[in-house]
Amino acid sequence: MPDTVVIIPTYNEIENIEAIIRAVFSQSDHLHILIVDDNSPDLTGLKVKALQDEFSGKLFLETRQEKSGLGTAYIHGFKWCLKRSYQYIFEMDADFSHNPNDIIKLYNACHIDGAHLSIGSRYITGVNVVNWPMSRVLMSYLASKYVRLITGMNIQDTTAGFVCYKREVLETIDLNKIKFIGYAFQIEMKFKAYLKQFKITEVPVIFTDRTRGESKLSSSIISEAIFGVISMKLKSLFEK
Ligand SMILES: Nc1nc2c(ncn2[C@@H]2O[C@H](COP(=O)(O)OP(=O)(O)OP(=O)(O)O)[C@@H](O)[C@H]2O)c(=O)[nH]1
Ligand SMILES: [Mg+2]
Repeated sequence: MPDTVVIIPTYNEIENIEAIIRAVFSQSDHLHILIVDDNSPDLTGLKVKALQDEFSGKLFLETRQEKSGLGTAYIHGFKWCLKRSYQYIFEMDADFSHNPNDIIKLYNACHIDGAHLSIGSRYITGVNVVNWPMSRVLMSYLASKYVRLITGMNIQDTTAGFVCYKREVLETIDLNKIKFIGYAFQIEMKFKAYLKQFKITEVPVIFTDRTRGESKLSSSIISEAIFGVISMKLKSLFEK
C-alpha cells in the first residue's frame, strides 16, 4: 500500500494509541499514519512523539490547541495530506472499533476495484456490531435508514467512520464548506461525494465497541445529525 496514509483523530486515547499505531503499521511497511490530536490532557500526543523515533518518516503528528471536534480534526488532516503526494487517504478511529486488518480490503476496493471512496460498512450483511448495547445498535441502524431516506443516497452505513478516499475526492470536495463536526460530518462527506457522482463502494466489516478509554458521543452530536441532515439536503436542492 504505497502512497497511503491513515488519519487517526485522537482525544484522550492514551490507552489505545500505541497499540493502534503498531497494529496499523503491522499491515504494511509502506503505510503512513497521521495522528491529529487535540492537546489531549492524558498526553496522547506525547506518546505519539515518543514513538516517532521508532517510526521515523512514517508517523506524523498534528496538534491542535483544544478539543474542536472530529470533523474539523479530519479536515485539518485532509489538508495536511493533500499538501503531500498521498493517493489513498483513510479515516479511522483510535479505539479499535475499526479493525486494522480491514485496511487492505478498503484499499483494494479503491485500488483494484476502482471505487473513489470505500466505506467499512456495518450494515451490508445484517448488523455487524459487537458489544454495543441494543439501544445503540438500534439508534445507529435507524440513523443510517433515516439518512438514506432523506438524502436518497444508496449507502447502507452512512455514518461509518472507517473510510478510504482516493485523493481526487478530497481535492474535488470543497473542504472549507464542510460544516458538521460530529457523526454528521461522516454523512456530509459521503453526501458531497455522492453529489459529485464519485463511485462509492461498501465493504462489509465487523465493528467492535471500544474496550478501553471513554466515548466522546454526546447528545449535541446526535441532534446535529438529526437536524443537520435535513438542512443539508434542502441546501443541496437550492444549490443545484
Ligand atoms: N482530535 C479529535 N479527535 C476526536 C474528537 N472527538 C473524538 N475524537 C476521536 O475520534 C475517534 C472516534 O471517537 P469515539 O469517542 O470513539 O466516538 P464514537 O466512536 O462515536 O463513540 P464510542 O465508540 O462509543 O466511544 C476516536 O479516535 C476519538 O479519540 C475531537 O474532538 N478531536
Ligand atoms: Mg469509537
